[in-house]
Amino acid sequence: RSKQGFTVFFTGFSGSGKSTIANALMVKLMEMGGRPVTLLDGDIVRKNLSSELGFSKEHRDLNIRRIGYVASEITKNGGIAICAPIAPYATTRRAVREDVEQFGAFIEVHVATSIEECERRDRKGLYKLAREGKIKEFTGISDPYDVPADPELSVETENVDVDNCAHQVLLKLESMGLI
Ligand code: GGZ
Repeated sequence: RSKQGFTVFFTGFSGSGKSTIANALMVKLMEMGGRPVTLLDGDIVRKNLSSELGFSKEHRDLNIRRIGYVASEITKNGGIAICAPIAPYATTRRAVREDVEQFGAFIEVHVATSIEECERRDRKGLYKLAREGKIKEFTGISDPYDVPADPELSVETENVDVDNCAHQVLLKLESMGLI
């Protein structure tokens, strides 16, 4: 019997390293073969699935619930969904967990890079714009982020490289009997 589907749900600030780790994890899982792997990255989802949405609480919640719905369908059909939005609200993450857990496992991974480090890196120049007030409601600067209280895994990217972070996720999946 083939193994059940599951969803790996990354959460963390803009520039925390979610996308990079998610991509590295996707490559590793694809190399293992077996189940199809689908990446639902924050900016890709916003371009293709949530293009009409902004960054109010209502719109962020809608965005996350859509991602959760797609992930739950993938999980139901025995696939692997990897999600990488900011997902700042704990109650919304909880709702997605409940959607997915009807059908398979949900692994919340907090990419715990500090806001100071994300702002210092400022890879896309967005933090500077947020500080100047040119982007409003920017997570961690002028908008809230609920730190995950009980994630399956927390990784940090200040002293640990991407490959190592992705490997930690694989070890967690192994220990849960999912791969
Ligand atoms: C946070 C914003 C904002 C505001 C634009 N707040 O580094 P990025 O650019 O590519 O990732 C961020 C992305 C966040 O979209 P998500 O769908 O992941 O957010 S949520 O889960 O809250 O729905 C950032 C960019 O969009 N961005 N404005 N105000 N991030």
